Amino acid sequence: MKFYVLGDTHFGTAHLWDKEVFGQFIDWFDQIDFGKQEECELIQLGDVVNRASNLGDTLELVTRFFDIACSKFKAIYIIGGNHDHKNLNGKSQYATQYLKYLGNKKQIRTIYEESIFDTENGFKIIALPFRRVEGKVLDDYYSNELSEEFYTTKADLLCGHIAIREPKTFYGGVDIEKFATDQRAFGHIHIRWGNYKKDYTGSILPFKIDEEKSELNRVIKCFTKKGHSEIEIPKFMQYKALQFGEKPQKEDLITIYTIKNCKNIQQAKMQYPNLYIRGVEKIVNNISVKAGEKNEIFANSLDALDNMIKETAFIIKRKTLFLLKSIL
Ligand SMILES: [Mn+2]
Repeated sequence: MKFYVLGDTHFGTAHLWDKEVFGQFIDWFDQIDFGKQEECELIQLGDVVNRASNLGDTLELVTRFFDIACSKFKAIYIIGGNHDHKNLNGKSQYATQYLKYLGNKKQIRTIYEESIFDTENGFKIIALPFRRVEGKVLDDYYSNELSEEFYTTKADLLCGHIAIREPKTFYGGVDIEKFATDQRAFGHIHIRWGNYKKDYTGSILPFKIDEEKSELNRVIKCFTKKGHSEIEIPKFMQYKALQFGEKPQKEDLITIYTIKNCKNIQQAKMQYPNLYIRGVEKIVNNISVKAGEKNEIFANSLDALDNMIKETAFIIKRKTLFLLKSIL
């Protein structure tokens, strides 16, 4: 008996390359021999789809992937992620159509609240999904306020859709040292970095340029009662820069380009109709300005700093943070 753990999939079709990249991932997943179906289960760590995906094409990917998964695993458990969650009419709920749809399948169970459960094959799982807790910070709630059994039960796996609190920083995260369970697998953080890099699976693909460099390779983890092993997820895509006018090299991987020294995305697409282009960088008075990507708007400079720290997974000392915050 064994169970597998898969990280953030973020199925979507918003980018031109999405269908091809996700298609390659699903083809790869399809040919893996996980073992006898009766003996294998799967835990997906949340963010099944990318938020705000358009229904039709994305549902096609989701259906194809989970049909394959259902043929390979006796049972599938999906731990809710922040992308699976949305606010509707001012109410926070797990209302994404995809998870409702998947939850209706007999083999699939969706987990939206912290829980301790036994899988069909008898593994004990502690799950910490993303959720909103009225008036509380989720990280603090999970670190300090769960019922005692969450911390004292020695389960076969502690998993969830959370960031792990790094030592020597006070920048959020769940204090996983409080839990007696030492086999762990977490989604939400897309790269395997930091003190607990082994406890993240990583997302299945680098969804942004800054997710390309992961300290450890992206994996599907496999657990038994005795220990665990990892299946490395191959690289299906890469990000590259190209000077406008230059001829692109032949690439083995699906390549997504940033075109440099180019006026706008339309010009880039005219020049390179056959390339996947994520954006351009134009040169204005020797200052490189990014365009063609969604502009992030921050409430204030503190908000911008917080986002930078989150996005770059930058470890910052308390003193430095105080200093920075006092300047901002
Ligand atoms: Mn995610």
